[in-house]
Amino acid sequence: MADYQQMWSDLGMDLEKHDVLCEVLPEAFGGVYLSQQNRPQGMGFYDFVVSEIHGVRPAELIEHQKTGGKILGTFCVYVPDEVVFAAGAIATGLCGGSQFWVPGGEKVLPANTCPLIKASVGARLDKTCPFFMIADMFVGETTCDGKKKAWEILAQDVPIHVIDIPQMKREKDIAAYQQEILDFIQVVEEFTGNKITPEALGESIKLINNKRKALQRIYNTRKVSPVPISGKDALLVTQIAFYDDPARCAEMGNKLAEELEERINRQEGVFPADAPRILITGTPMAIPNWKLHHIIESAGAAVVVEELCTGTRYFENLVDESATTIEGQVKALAERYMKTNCACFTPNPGRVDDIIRLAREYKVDGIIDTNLQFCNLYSTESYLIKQALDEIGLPIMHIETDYSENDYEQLRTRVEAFLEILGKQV
Ligand code: BJ8
Repeated sequence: MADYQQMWSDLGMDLEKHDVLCEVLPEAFGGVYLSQQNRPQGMGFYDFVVSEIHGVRPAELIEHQKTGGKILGTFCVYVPDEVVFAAGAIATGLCGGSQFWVPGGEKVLPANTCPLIKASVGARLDKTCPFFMIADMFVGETTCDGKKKAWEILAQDVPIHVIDIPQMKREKDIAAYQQEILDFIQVVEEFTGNKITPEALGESIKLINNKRKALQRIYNTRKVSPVPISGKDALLVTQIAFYDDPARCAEMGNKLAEELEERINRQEGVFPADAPRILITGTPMAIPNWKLHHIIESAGAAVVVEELCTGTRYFENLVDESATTIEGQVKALAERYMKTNCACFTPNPGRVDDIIRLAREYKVDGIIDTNLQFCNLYSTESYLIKQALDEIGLPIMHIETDYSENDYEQLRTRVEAFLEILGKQV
């Protein structure tokens, strides 16, 4: 990795603590990723991004700031990136996915808080992630109680705008979310000093749609057996999409998809054609959370699709590009984003429908419903998911986990037992 010490120091990071993370990440990545056989060549780009994870993209963001541009950090797929890019700013995902940051979060949050929130707060307060230090403003939302309160703590340290996400999906809720987007436009305009014109918003809608289309194209190749890309690699691509430049993300994604399509023509896969096919649903897996995928795929099964925010929820629906006024574009944005089925909504039958549809499209043998500890929304919704899947006879296993490695062996045993139940050769 190039030498970024000066850049990290200028950002006010805790270099000593950060060095610890820099030491462990390459080893973790090597063990989980580089040990895989027959990876697509296109993964080389994503491997490079990880090898420079706290260097190359942060340096680009700082360059943008030098020319007067702003960086906005986000934590949820309900935050419309289109608005940020339309104002000449850059949106970057900030969710923390490492146990490394959890103790920092526990200094100010109750221990029985979801690890995603603890890691996100810890990364900022411990000053051990450049992305958290670079962002000029954080954009929070009201999706869950833990996050809502965490914003108040983070607001003592960094400017935050909180988007009020409705809890239901009635007409009046969609209208309320539309108003939230209009308010967000105003906030972003004031913060950046740039007016958001219909032309600029139209362009950024296309930009983000193109990124979604590239990810859709990659995921489509996973419907085929033998599957041309591992679940671990597909997850990495999606995780990186949250903070890479969207145009480059689309370009590299399309390149990878092309290679995967060629693999399909040659019937070349990374798992045997009869390997069990697994759908993962539940709470998001922020980078570098690869634990469950690694356990499943090390046991010989293929993860072929993720009904997660770091999966299909991130890119499944496109924004209608035909509107030419801000009002029309905001309506199109609201309609698209409100199609996302997060457990923060009540009721949320769309998620059950999505899981069943995806299970059929991707021809899965079993479903693993994973829940980050202390996420009440998803753990409670698990009951309804299981009920619906039991009714149609789709095998499902629920797990509750965190970012630590403490339960690794226990999870491995449970996953192996589940795969055995599926009655497939592993
Ligand atoms: S749209 S899943 S990204 S809120 S932080 S809810 S795990 S207790 S992240 Fe999410 Fe948006 Fe929904 Fe997706 Fe639970 Fe943890 Fe809360 Fe979480």
